[in-house]
Amino acid sequence: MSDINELISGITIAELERDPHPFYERLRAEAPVAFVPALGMYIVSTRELCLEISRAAEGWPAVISAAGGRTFGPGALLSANGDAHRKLRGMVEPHLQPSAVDRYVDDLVRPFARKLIAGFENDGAAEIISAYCEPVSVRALGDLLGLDDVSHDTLRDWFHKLSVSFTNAAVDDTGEFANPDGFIPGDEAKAQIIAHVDPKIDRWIEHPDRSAISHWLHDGMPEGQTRSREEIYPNLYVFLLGAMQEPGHAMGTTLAGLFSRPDQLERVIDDPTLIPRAAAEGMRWVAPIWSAVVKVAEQEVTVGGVTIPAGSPVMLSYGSANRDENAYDAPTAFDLDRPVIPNLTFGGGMHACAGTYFATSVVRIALEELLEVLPNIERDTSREVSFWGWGFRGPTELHTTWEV
Ligand code: 261
Repeated sequence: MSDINELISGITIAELERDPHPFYERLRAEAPVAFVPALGMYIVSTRELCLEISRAAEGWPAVISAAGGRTFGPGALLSANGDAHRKLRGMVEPHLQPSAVDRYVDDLVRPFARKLIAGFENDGAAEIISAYCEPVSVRALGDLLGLDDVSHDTLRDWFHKLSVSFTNAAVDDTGEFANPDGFIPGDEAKAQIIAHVDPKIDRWIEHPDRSAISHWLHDGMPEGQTRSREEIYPNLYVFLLGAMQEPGHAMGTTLAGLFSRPDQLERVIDDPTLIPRAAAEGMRWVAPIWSAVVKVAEQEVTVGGVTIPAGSPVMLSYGSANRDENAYDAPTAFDLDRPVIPNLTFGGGMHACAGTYFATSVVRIALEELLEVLPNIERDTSREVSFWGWGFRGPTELHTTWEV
């Protein structure tokens, strides 16, 4: 077996994107807090330490990775703390509260899901990620935000470009970005987003409507004032990346997990009330936001036996925490029946995901609709399931077949 320090100093982001699991398995066992040169950051890989740091009341303010900051610009709620963070949470939370979500989510998701399924159900086969998971995911949030005039292909293109930029994390030995051109896609997406949304904001300022962006502009503002675009855009990018992409990842991952356990798939099809359990396990198995959350050590601090200098960014590897052998039996297996142990799919502490209930509902409804119409769906075993991603992870292609 290779020496852990050699492994750490030689690892590349590209390798992690293909499959982060073997590397993180070694980290959890041998170096749960490790400085990774390719990243210019410490990685924390165990569940216990990720929980401890994400929940810490003080000492570990949120920051954004250098590549994330380069992609979103300053002002995203991911890196806000204290009052500024509370205000931004207050801006996004009204549409995401369970009581609000339950009022709108069926109408938001079911008709579009049914329309897509009707379009391919007689084909007997589909690459289900691009035919279904991604369009359902982006259409739901797009309509909620007020971007119902943006096609799902465009929304998909935006999240993809923002995603590759956000995770363009590699640095050279001087700490500079190793692939500066990797930010070009994100810059292109942002230019398109601004060109499209700016005129809509002009309209929403004069004519508020029920869309989330309209509310972001107006809610809690003094009479006659609206939130500035400088506050809106970085947070809109957060949504146009994570909230657009991850429900689709979660759907695809859950299906891939069920295909790995045909007996469990059959039980879920016979009893759709098991869908939330399947999705929760799918999201544990491969956390959609696998490694994208960063905190900073406010003071010099010793964690997991490693002393971290004040000001060091520390990446919390939630996808690794979810496969921690000390918490889960056979963590690499998808298992509908495993005991529920709180996992880090939706993070923890003050920055725990604000969209947990929304995302979970979208995923549940999408799977309910799909499995109801196609109870005989199975994986096309002549094709590989290709998972990809380190910052964000899910199947890129999942070929399925069914009898018509
Ligand atoms: C909606 C959550 O979005 C994100 C979370 C973590 C990193 C980047 C994101 O866009």
